[in-house]
Amino acid sequence: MKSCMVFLSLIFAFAASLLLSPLRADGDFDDGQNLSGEYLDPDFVEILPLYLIEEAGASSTLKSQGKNTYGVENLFDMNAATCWVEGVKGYGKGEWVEIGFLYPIHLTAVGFANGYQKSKKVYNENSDIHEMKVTVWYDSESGGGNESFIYIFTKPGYCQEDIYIKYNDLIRLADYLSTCGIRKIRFTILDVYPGEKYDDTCISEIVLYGGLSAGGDSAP
Ligand SMILES: [Ca+2]
Repeated sequence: MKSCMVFLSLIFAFAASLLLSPLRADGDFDDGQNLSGEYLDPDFVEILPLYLIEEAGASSTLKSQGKNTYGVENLFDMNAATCWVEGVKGYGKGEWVEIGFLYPIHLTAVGFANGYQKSKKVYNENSDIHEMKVTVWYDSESGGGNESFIYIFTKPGYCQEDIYIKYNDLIRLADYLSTCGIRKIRFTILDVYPGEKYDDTCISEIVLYGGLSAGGDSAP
């Protein structure tokens, strides 16, 4: 794994608003993956500011139903009651969401609120991801190209017991690939935990941790 520096000062400039967020990294995690503990390098526990996202997209999206919409914007609204839903027939195996960054990013971890976390009933009725392919693309300054790995969600379930979002999974990227100089990341559904009522597969939130990679000439 390559190591790299992060311009933490730039991140801190935007951290003030995030400090008030229920998505702070010092929340407790059911599976013991506490970001303030030894699981992550304490230098890299900041949530990536949303302004560093250039674009987010999906291979398909379920059509709106009444007031409910299911676009990728629901992945970043810090609201577990809203979600992205794939829009193809069946469970959406092979469908994906991806996030592109304005600059090369040092991405340390990804928190997932897998499934439709609006309520326990809604969660149980809908499908969530069991097996997922994660692919990252690197900036040319970091050698370009891409890397992938397969991630298995082992603890599905309703995770919002109160107003605070609790992830049902946290992926520490350094366990799988180089985390520096990332320009895009894609999450592809390979297999699902089927819902009791619907074959729609859902993700309620994706929270990225990290900051700008040093060394890229396009970084401000
Ligand atoms: Ca949401």
